[in-house]
Amino acid sequence: MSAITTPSRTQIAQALAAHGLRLRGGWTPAPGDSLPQLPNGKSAAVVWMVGMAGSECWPAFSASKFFTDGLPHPMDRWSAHIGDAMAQRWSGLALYPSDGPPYHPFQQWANRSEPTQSSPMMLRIHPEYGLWHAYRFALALPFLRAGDLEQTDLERQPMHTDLCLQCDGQPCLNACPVEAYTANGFLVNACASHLHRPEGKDCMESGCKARLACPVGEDFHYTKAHAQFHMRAFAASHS
Ligand code: B12
Ligand code: SF4
Ligand code: SF4
Repeated sequence: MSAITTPSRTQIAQALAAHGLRLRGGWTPAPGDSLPQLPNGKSAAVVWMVGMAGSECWPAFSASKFFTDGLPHPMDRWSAHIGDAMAQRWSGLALYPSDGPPYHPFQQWANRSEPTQSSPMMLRIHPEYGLWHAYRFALALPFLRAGDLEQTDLERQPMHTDLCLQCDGQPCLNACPVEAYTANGFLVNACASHLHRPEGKDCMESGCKARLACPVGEDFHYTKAHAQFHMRAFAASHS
C-alpha cells in the first residue's frame, strides 16, 4: 500500500492558484460535525475551504471544456473535476456546496476559517472581498502538518466586527427594484420573476443591484461576463 502524502498549506494554495482558486483557510472537525468518512475509513483531521474572491477563477473556468460543452451546471462540474482530483491525490474527500439537500453548512464552515460575518443579503460578508466571494468545495484530508492551521486568515487578521451594523444607510436594502430583501429573508420568486421581465435586464446584464450597492469590497466586483453567467444560471433555475 502506498504511503499517504500530506500536503503543506502552501502546496495546496499553489495547486489551487493554478486554477484561479483560493485557499480560504481551514478548520479542524469535532465529533458533532458529522462529516463523511474518508476513503481510508478514518475521520478528517482538517477541512480546507476552497473558493474565490472576485472573478479570479473566471479566466481558468471560461477556458475549460466545461464552459463550452453545453451540459448543465458547468461551474459545478469544473469544480468537481478539480476537487475530486485533489482529494484523490491526497487521500481525502472533496465536499461540494451543492451536494444536497441536506446541504453541508458551508457558511458555518466558512466562519470557522475566515473573518466573515452575516449580512442582510444572507450572503456572508468578508471585510476585504465584501459580498463578492463564494466557495467551490471543501477538501477534507486525513492529516494536517504542524503549524499549518495557525496560519489561517482568521487567526492572522483582526476581526472586523459589525460591518453591516455600522454601515451608513445599509444601501443594499434599498437598491432592489422589487424589494426582494425583507426582514423575513430573500424573496426568491420576486427576484426571479423580475429577472424574466424586460425590466430585469439591468440585473441580468450587470448583476444584482442590491449586491452592487454594498460599499465593501468594490475592487472585487465580478466582471460583466462572470456576473452574467451567475445571473443567467439563477434565472434559468427559477423560471
Ligand atoms: C439553497 C441555497 C440557495 C437558495 C436559498 C438561499 C437561502 N438563503 O436559504 C437560493 C437559490 C435562493 C440561493 C441563491 C443564491 N445563493 Co445560495 N446557496 C444555497 C446553498 C446551496 C444551501 C444553503 C443551505 O441551506 N445550507 C444549509 C445550512 C445548514 O448551512 P449553513 O452554513 O448553516 O447556512 C445557513 C446559515 O449560515 C444561515 N445564515 C447565514 N448567515 C446567518 C447569520 C445568522 C445569525 C444565522 C442564525 C444564520 C445565518 O443562512 C444559510 C442558508 O440557510 C448554499 C451552499 C451551502 N451548502 O451552504 C449556497 C450559498 C449560501 N449561496 C451562495 C450564493 C453566492 C448565492 C447567490 C448570490 C447565487 C449567485 N451565484 O449569484 C444567490 C443569492 C442568494 C441570496 N441573496 O440569498 C453562496 C454564498 C457565499 C457567501 N458569500 O456567503 C453559497 C455558500 C454557495 C457557494 N458556492 O458559495 N442560494
Ligand atoms: S451595504 Fe452595508 S449593510 Fe448591506 S451588505 Fe454592505 S455593508 Fe452590509
Ligand atoms: S438580482 Fe435584481 S431583482 Fe434580484 S435581488 Fe438583486 S436587485 Fe433584486
